[in-house]
Amino acid sequence: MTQTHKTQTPVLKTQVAIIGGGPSGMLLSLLLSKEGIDNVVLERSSRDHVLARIRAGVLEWGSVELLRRAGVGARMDRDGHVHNGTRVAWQGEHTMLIDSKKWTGKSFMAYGQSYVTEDLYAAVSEIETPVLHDVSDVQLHELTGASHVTFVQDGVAQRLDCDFIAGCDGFHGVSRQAIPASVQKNYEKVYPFGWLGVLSETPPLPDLWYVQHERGFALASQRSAMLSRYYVQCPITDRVEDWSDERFWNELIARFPPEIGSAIITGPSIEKSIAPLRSFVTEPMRYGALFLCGDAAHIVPPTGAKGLNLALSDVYYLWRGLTQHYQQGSDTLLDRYSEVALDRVWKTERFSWWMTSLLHVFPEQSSFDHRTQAAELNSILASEHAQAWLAEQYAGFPVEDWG
Ligand code: RFL
Ligand code: PHB
Repeated sequence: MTQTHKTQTPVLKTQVAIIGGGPSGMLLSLLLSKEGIDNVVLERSSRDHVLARIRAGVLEWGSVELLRRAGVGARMDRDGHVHNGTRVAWQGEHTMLIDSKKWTGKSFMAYGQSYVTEDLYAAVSEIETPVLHDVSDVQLHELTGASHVTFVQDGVAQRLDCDFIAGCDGFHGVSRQAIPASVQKNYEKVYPFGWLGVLSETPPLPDLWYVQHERGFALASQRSAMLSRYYVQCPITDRVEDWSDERFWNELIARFPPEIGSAIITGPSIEKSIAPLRSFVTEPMRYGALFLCGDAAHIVPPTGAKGLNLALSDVYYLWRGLTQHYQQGSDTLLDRYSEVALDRVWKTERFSWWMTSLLHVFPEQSSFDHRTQAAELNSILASEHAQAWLAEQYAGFPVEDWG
């Protein structure tokens, strides 16, 4: 990054301006810096705030490989928990293993998004790439001309001139809004329920469990040997205060088959939050110099654990495109970015929507709908072809040349 003062406004210059310092923005920054491509990250929140967010917990094997390749695999490989499959239970009695190792040769890793973000922040500060926190009023300008970003930090208006802008600022960010409405098409589905998530310092179940039950969906996940993450489907109108720890544990256990529910070790919650569920895609993912990555371009409901993994595969495609541009002077990968990323996005959107529809109780659902949900799960259990297809999708759609 270079700095000049042409007018009253300080003017910074870089090759790639990255809006948002979540996992997408920080991984892109790290990968570009390692190729010698100059970049600056502009983040709305403080570093502490970003690192305190509790979100995803499951990494596809491709994501594991990409993080290793970026040089941030050491703690993940030491503390993450490798799983060869995940379990599904339904109607309080049936169970099935989605055996991703058997059907795809791939495992997945339970390793919290907050740890991934911490690892990325540590690596980016080590190589001294600038990450500007607490910036406000970020605006994108002249996306098809002399692209630049303006923002305010510590009360000072600044301008960042750049070749490219990576919009990694999540669903509520500003980057997507900078694409003219005449060019943009949005697709959205909002689900009529939420997930109440609880973190507790208790030993988790050995496996991940996705649970369909007439009382609603439940999920058992994990962060470490002494940190469990659980979720129950709840009305979107509920507030966290409506859910005492006792009510949460009783509801969670009631949704599992009794022999599995009775193995859940309960304890005080250390975090509790309610997340809405949404499917969303914007097209195209590129406009002029702007490339959208991760939640800025698409949202999946968390059933299937795909949001962070999709964000990382977008970053991979964009990193390769930008590297080709700067090192080989060719834009063939950048020109295909939106098309290639959206192909994987839509397949993953379909899978996440399907897992959500199969495992949740919907308000308008009839007893017929409930029985056909169970029949669909029974059909998968009875068919090796169906199990292999499910395992392929849970393990993650292929990304050209990664992991
Ligand atoms: P993020 O993480 O939202 O980061 C965006 C960053 O941009 C900043 N920002 C701005 N900065 C500057 N100017 C502005 N105007 C800005 N506006 C916003 C924000 O402060 C933030 O730091 O997006 P990113 O990097 O694309 O990462 C996406 C993932 O966070 C997300 O997809 C996952 O968390 C989704 N997700 C899961 N994904 C998985 O792959 N596996 C899982 O197991 C999984 N579980 C989950 C999840 C998401 C959940 N919630 C809460 C939505 C479980 C839950 C409950
Ligand atoms: C999590 O561990 O937070 C988690 C795991 C699997 C999911 C969603 C969230 O599908």
